[in-house]
Amino acid sequence: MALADKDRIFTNVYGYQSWHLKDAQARGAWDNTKDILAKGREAIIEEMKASGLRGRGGAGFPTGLKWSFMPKEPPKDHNGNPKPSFLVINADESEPGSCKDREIIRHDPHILLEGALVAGFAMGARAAYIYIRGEYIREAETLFAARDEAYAAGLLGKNACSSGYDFDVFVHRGAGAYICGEETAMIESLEGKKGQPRLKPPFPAGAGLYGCPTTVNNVESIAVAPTIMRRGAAWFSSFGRENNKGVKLFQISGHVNKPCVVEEEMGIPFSELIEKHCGGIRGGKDNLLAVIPGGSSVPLVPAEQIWDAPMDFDGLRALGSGLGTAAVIVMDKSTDIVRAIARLSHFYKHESCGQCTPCREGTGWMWRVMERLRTGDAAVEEIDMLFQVTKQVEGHTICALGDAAAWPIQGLIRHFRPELERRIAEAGNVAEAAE
Ligand code: L3W
Ligand code: SF4
Repeated sequence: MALADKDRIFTNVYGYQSWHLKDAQARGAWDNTKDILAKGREAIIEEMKASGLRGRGGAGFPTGLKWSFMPKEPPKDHNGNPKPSFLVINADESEPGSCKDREIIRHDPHILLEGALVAGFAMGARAAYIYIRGEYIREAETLFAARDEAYAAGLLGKNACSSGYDFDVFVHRGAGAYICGEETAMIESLEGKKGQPRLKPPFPAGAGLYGCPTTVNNVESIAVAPTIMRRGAAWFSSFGRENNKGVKLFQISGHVNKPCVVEEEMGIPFSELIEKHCGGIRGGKDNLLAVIPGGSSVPLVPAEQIWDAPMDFDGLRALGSGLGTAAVIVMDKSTDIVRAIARLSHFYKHESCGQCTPCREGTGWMWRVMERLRTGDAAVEEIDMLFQVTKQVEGHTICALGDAAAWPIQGLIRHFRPELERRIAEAGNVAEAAE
């Protein structure tokens, strides 16, 4: 059964209504926010923990737990003065296939701003920085304008929502680097430096923006917080299943009849998501080849395995893939699957920041082999060699981009090896390789 309208958090995701403050308030945004804050920091964090919300930016880390890592008392700087704490909201949505945060910002920016206040208050943050990808030009304009409305109405700034709490929101525009979506690269970029990931630990809660306690959360994770606080953790956790709770924005692109962004219950079967919301697979169910279910950084799943799969963290992990940002890329049988994965390899090679050797060298190497496999201009032994290289990159780099480059190739080799071998055989390189 599809999610009922009454249980939707994102009630203006298609922009049928205006994003402006008055209309957002009519939809329920900024409704008694002061009362939420009056519950106190601990109570908000406990409610968020109880809701079971896991981060919506790809990694699925429990949101309430992450907030609880922020210090109760501010640490002191070297002069003995208390350091401020910060919330950073990751709106650098650059994962191929991912396009949900854009819809939130375009059509419902006030629920994000209200979420920033609620989350920032709960973690003791002085301000939130919303880091929005540079290509989201109109979205950034909407966000700036919505922020101005909230300030003018006394919802943000000094004594935000008459709560006695001072809280600022800054909007910072990125400049087009995918790697700035990695939380520590984002922090570096906000500090005015080149966006390169830092080694973790220390995690941002210990030493983040300007060396101060910081939490980085995805747009969707923050935007759902006020509704969870208003409707209660029990309501949110009544959706989905153990360890995979709540509702979620799914973004379905590729070879479906009606690509869309839709809010659904976690764990909805893939078939239901496609049939109910996307008008089915182009050419019918039997025309499905494979699906990348969580944005380009997770391995593909072949048609026969994905159809009945529950779309949540555990359901997709059981298939050797992941939910990621729930950016579901559907590929029918017209897809040149080797070319598709080679294209992703080029993307990761291009976006590698280059500071660690396995990623800098490995992404280029993997892409070049993928290109030769695409044309069949390779030896069959190179398939295993490529797999081994992905294993040398995976887990041996500073940030997850190395893994993200490795996993799609691993998925291809695991599930489409005969196709790779067929191309090599057809290109006539078998004899050469054997010599
Ligand atoms: C304190 C600990 N904090 C973990 C925090 C950590 C971070 C969060 C998750 O990558 C993935 C990546 C992409 N004490 C902690 C701790 N934390 N242990 O929890 O951390 P982590 O390292 O598991 O993940 P990550 O580095 O944040 C995110 C994948 O998501 N992805 C999507 C990317 C999406 C976009 C976009 O456009 N929105 O870029 C898709 O699969 O590959 O694996 O906050 O600090 N002990
Ligand atoms: Fe940079 Fe790649 Fe290393 Fe990440 S894994 S820090 S993107 S070189």
